[in-house]
Amino acid sequence: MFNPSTTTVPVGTTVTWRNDEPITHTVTSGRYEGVDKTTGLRSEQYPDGAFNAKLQGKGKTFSFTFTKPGSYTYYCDIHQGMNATIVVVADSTSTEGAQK
Ligand SMILES: [Cu+2]
Repeated sequence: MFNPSTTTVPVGTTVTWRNDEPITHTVTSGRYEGVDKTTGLRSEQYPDGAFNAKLQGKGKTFSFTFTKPGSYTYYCDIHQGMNATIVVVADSTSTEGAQK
C-alpha cells in the first residue's frame, strides 16, 4: 500500500517514495477508476506519462517534484489495490492550516 494514501504538499515540493518491501512496486502517474469499496481494488487505470518508476525491491526510491497545483493520482501498476493521491496546493497552507 501507499502510506499515506493521500498527501497534501505545497507547490515545488519534491516527494520521495521508498519501497519498504522485498517485492517490486511501481509509482505510476495516472487516473484510476472503479475502486471497489470492499476490496480497494481498481478496475481501470490510465497512465498519463508524467512519471512511471519501477522500484525493484526494498530500499529503492523515486523522487518527483510537483511544480503546479492540482490533484495528482497515481498507482502501482502491479497491484490493483495500490491507489493514491497527492494534492499540491499553491502555497504552504496545507489542510491543517485551512480556515473558513
Ligand atoms: Cu505494488
